[in-house]
Amino acid sequence: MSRLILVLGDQLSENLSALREADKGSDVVVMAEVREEATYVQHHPKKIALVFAAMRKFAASLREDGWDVRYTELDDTDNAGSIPGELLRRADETGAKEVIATEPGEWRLIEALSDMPLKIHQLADDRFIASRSEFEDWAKGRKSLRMEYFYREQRKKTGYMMDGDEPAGGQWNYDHDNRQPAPEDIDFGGPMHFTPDETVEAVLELVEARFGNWFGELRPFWFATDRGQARRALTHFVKHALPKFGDYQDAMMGDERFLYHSVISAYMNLGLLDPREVCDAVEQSWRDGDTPINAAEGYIRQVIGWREYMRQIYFHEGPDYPRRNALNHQRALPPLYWGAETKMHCLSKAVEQTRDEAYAHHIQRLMVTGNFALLCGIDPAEVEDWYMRVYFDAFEWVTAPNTVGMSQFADGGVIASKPYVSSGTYIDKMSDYCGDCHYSVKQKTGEGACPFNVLYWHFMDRHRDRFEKNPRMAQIYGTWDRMKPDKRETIVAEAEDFLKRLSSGDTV
Ligand code: DLZ
Ligand code: SF4
Repeated sequence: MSRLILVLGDQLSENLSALREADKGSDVVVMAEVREEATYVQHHPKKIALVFAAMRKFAASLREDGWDVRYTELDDTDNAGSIPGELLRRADETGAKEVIATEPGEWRLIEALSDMPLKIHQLADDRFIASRSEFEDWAKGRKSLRMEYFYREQRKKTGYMMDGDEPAGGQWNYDHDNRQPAPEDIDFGGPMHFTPDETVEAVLELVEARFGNWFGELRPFWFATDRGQARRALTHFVKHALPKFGDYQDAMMGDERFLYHSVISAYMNLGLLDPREVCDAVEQSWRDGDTPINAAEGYIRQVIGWREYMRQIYFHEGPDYPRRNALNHQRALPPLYWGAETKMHCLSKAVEQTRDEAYAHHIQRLMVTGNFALLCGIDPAEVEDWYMRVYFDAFEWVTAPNTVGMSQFADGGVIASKPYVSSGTYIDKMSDYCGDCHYSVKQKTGEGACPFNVLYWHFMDRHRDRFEKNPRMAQIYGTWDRMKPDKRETIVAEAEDFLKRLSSGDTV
């Protein structure tokens, strides 16, 4: 009897464990565009189009390869509307009693599959470099689960950029070389663009009709939507941008949305690219002498370090993780995150490009939109929801640790040893935003002062009980305490006034 082989929209890999386990001669592959996955958050239209187009092309390539694929399009009249619903419908149709799946990347869907009245096998997703049991072994007995130590284990295990047992160049981490401010100009034309073919165009029309009024510009749509294109995008990045990726990875520029970033995270998250092939290409470029060590190490750390670590933290911490709120932040997400006018140029630029591209790089996410939300005390669940909605690479296994943990410190310090907050000085150093801003970054208080400057101290002051004993923050509290009392009072009063205006809907 045939079995159903489930392939989800972010499982588009030929070597998926569920496909490896299947029998091409007798089993049936089930793929479905469903309302539930498309609407459980209001994803950016570009992301929905990317997922649907890549699903359609992957289904076609499986068929070419001889698989019996039952594919449901969103507008099919008998579409059951959810993944479990589609599996039950296909079980009825084929008489199948068993489902083989690769474990979904989200608790919600793992639980929904487990609750189905069909026998279901959820196999490990071994497209990731670290397994869940490997992480549990590593985490056992450790007081803190810092990324750096996990990363070193992954380096040793994979052998990436290793000289025997030692890290290449003698250092594990070259981050201190990767903090150059925004350069004068960029000699990289940006990530590779792909003209929509017939399949993509049909999806764009569908998405326009069904989700066109959600936040985000659908067109121009230029993402890679199949493995061949994703591989070309990777090669293009390695050849033309990687050598300078390290130096400028934290820089931000108003008119350069991509700088030297690869913009391939979504292709990895959907399964079009395997993280190992990405790291192989990066390491090879360094071994060939085309890429400096700080760039190659910095990039590989993002992939085998941060990306893997985030997924492990998500599963290790459990289903409640995305809703944690250690700092008890309750303020609603202000409309400027949805494109309402703001005089803060850095935020305006980061949101504008997010709306247009469904993309912003990690420092824009962490130190502009994330930093502002944390300083203002925005409810981390709303911040998490926003990140899930606006980015092309957003899946809960990565956004929850990234947003709730790293960016908003709402996990109480599982991921970060101190909150990622800064005044305007950091943004000014790393970007060219401040020169075009209504506010003055150099001005610390008073009319026209950069709001980050007072918000930073307000955050430190209101969370003193939690942070003052943190040795990494002692100096900050020392500086605060040395300020004259009336200066501290002015800062707190101005920050409170700003927050009041923000929450009452004033343009800030
Ligand atoms: C993100 C997404 C969207 C928008 N639509 C679908 C879909 O219609 N069908 C599907 O199989 N998967 C979709 N996905 C990806 C899933 O939401 C993803 O597999 C889960 O969130 C687990 O990571
Ligand atoms: Fe952002 Fe402040 Fe700089 Fe304006 S002055 S761009 S608000 S950091």
